[in-house]
Amino acid sequence: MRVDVVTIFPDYFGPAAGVGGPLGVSLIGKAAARGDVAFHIHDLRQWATDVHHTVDDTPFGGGPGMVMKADVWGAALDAILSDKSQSSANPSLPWAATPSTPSASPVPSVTGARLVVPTPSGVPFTQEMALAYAGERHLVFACGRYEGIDARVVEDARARGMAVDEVSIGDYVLAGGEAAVVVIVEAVCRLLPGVLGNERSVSDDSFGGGGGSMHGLLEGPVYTRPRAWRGNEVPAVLLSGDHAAIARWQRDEALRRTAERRPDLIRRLAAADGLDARDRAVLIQAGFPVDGESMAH
Ligand code: 6GU
Repeated sequence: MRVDVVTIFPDYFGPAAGVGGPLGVSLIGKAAARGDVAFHIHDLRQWATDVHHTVDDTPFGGGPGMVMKADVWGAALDAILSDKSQSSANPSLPWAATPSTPSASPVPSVTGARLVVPTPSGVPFTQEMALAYAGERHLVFACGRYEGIDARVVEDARARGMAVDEVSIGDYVLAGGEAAVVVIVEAVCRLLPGVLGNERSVSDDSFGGGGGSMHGLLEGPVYTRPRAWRGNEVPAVLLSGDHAAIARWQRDEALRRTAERRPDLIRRLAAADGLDARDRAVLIQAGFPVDGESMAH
């Protein structure tokens, strides 16, 4: 997978763009070193045309702050999407084999890339989206600062046939999209084939998108040695060797934790018929209302 990031703060992603920054360490760094993902960080100001490298201007209609200019963003995206060197880092991987459909839109061809615009006014980024992104050949992130990017940039990209997502990583406001890009890239990269090295840990994740037994629930508590620590014992069932009992206990704990912290997820699971009789009994015992009427909201 190729990942382009356009930003006015390329240093955010590390000195010399990517080396030693958050995309160079741990799981993402290893994926990049293996060639499963290739990062290209771009300074938006290189597409500004005036001597001051201006990338923003005052908003039409008034209001606070500045808006990032459509012409600068348009030039940046045109250049990146027409870059003939763009390709999957590893042609042997499945997404590289997917032929890109010839585009009917005017040059530059934009087919095959998904534009992701991080913004607090976007749709919530979810594990399902991370899974979908992990199957993409080419992601382009457009980091906005100030009050955002002129809306015609996204309109134009869509009109040219590009897939565009405006996404938010949560209900709070960041100074810019850069931190959100790191969050999204990490969520996506750990789902790339061969990256985690443990298929089960994906499907048992909180929000496990893999359709595992814990799908739609938060993960419960976990323990390791020693069995007793500061007078606290590990729950006995985990030492029992009874795998069915352990699995049931883990689901019960996940249900109780999810009911406490994310009641919205329990209601979603109930609406999708994802709770069996035992699940309901556990939730009722935990004081969570699980019957028809009270589940409505
Ligand atoms: Cl994606 N960008 C910014 N600037 N703020 C955010 C966000 C994104 N998601 C939540 N807050």
